Amino acid sequence: VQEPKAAQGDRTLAPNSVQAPTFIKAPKSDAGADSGQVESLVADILSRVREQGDAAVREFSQKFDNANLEVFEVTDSEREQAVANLDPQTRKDTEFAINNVRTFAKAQLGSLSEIDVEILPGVHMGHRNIPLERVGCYVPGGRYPLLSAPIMTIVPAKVAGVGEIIACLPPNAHEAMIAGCHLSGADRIFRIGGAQAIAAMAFGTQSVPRVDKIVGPGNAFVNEAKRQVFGPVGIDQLAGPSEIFVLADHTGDAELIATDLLAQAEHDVRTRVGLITTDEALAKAVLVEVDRQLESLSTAHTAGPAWQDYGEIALVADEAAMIAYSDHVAAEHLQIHTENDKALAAKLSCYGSLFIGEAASVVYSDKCSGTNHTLPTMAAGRYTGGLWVGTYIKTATHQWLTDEGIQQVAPPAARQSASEGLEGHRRAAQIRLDRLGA
Ligand code: HSO
Ligand code: ZN
Repeated sequence: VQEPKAAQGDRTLAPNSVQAPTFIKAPKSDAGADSGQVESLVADILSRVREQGDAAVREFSQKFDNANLEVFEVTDSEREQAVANLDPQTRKDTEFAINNVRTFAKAQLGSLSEIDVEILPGVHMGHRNIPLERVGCYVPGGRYPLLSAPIMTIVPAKVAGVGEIIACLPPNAHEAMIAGCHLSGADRIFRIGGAQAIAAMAFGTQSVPRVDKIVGPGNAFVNEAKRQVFGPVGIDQLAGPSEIFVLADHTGDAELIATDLLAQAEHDVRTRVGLITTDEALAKAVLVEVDRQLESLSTAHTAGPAWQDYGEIALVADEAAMIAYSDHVAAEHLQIHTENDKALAAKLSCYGSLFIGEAASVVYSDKCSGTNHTLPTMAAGRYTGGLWVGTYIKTATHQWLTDEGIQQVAPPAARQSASEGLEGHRRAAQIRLDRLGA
């Protein structure tokens, strides 16, 4: 769905000590071509919006989206009209997805606990989970309007207890996307797309309030804008093209695997899809099956090139090699089609979201099953999971001390400060001890 900025990592490496895979079909090694042009164009958009606010947003909306908007905000009656215009089944399906994402987000919220402990006599500390005050959810337009996109960012923000949720979507986005923002619980919705939307939410303009964190995927411009505004404003992550890998043994079903790989390959010509298997016959069968299915797939114009360029089938010697290569790839979506699926799942540590067993398809999570579809790509699964209710919550610490507590921590703090030459620190540590003695 999104264009990458960063180069894709080296996919051919496998950690020492385990055998590297043999490629039955190797992916094209990525040139990682990155145009410095995007970077400077985005920097220009950001500084113009920062200085001129709405006037600059209007100008860029005209230039990039061909939109002539006096007012950016979607009115209440436009929201209601957008919902009324949904066909009844789409409305029901949207509500089904919202309910599932909400139910799971609530369960995850319940797993966050606050603590208050006395770690030494008289030294009390803890943390609280504090929802963010205002967040900005970017909802991409894209080639196909993804009706699930607003749900995935807005619903968990609502569950987290965010004070105000701002949604921005391109002016030419389908009206159903506005309905999706409304039903998900956006407080304010603006028809602004691209880097100008990120700039407006990061800095604030006359009509768009400044937010504390910006989330949601977008094109190369959106991604680069998020990268550049990070610091004064938080971001969720930088999104690359979608990815799916399947881990399979001799029990794997070639037809099912090929179908799931192509489902994500249709997003973008840069989608990365792959099979990692211990079974050579399955590897060859999937190779044949992908080509067979592409013949009748209406989105083969995208899925075909994606498969040609970034599709891979890796044959591994055993389960250890499968795990090592899979953790190395750290795919956004990872499906397990093996005899011992749950046991294998417990041994994996790098992925965005895991789909255990043949019955669980990535497509269910893409749309409506309840886990979030905003996930780490480009091997970011090595260090983070996907967007969740915790994305909107700060876990912030606090402490309080009794006289006994002062006696515990003041002497070492004073000594350390003195040895570092920080006389101001030493005094602040010492004064409390002195007063106790007095
Ligand atoms: N696979 C995409 C999400 C999506 N696909 C929504 C279809 N609809 C990124 O995880
Ligand atoms: Zn998808």
